Amino acid sequence: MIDLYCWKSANGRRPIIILEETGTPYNLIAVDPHSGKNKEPEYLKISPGGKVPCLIDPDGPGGEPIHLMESAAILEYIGGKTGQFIGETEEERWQVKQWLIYLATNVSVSFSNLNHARDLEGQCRTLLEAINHHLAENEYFAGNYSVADMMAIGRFAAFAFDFIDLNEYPNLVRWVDALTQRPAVQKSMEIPIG
Ligand SMILES: N[C@@H](CCC(=O)N[C@@H](CS)C(=O)NCC(=O)O)C(=O)O
Repeated sequence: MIDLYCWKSANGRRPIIILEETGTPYNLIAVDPHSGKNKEPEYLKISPGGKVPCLIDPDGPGGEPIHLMESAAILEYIGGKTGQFIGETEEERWQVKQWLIYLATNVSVSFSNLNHARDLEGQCRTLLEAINHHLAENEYFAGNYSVADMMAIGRFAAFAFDFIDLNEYPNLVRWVDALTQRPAVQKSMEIPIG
């Protein structure tokens, strides 16, 4: 069974969504990223960056064990392993990958840094405009509900910047409301960790 090392943060909880959506069994192992345990040699063998989340799948490619860090890679891996939430056609798969990378890099990094540097507000608002514009014409980020949506929902469902009112971005709010109806998303946000 897959061992998922995670924590109670948007990054740390993200893989729970795809594991739940695909009905993939997993053991949940809490690792406090502030405890120093994530910098110990045994942990660094699983997650060389010393971060949560990461996982070990004893039944990886070719039936061999695989270690994976980075939530975007984990979402794609479980999506690929189960053949779900990564797009049906080649075109759709590229759309999913495009949005997964955009949300994992530009959006995830900018909003994480906004916790520490208010001068990133303009950059974050530009991203919010782009997302809001895209979601005006699209129900989800890339065709049907996919790993791209799973990448971003934790960030926007728990939006906690009092100087940005998410209601200024109504299409994004509509998307948040739809995704937070999903039991797998709810479980990822509510399951006790640590
Ligand atoms: N890009 C990574 C970010 C993971 C991340 O920053 N995790 C934090 C906890 S939310 C962490 O482990 N921090 C400890 C550290 O950086 O030493 C992902 O999406 O998996």
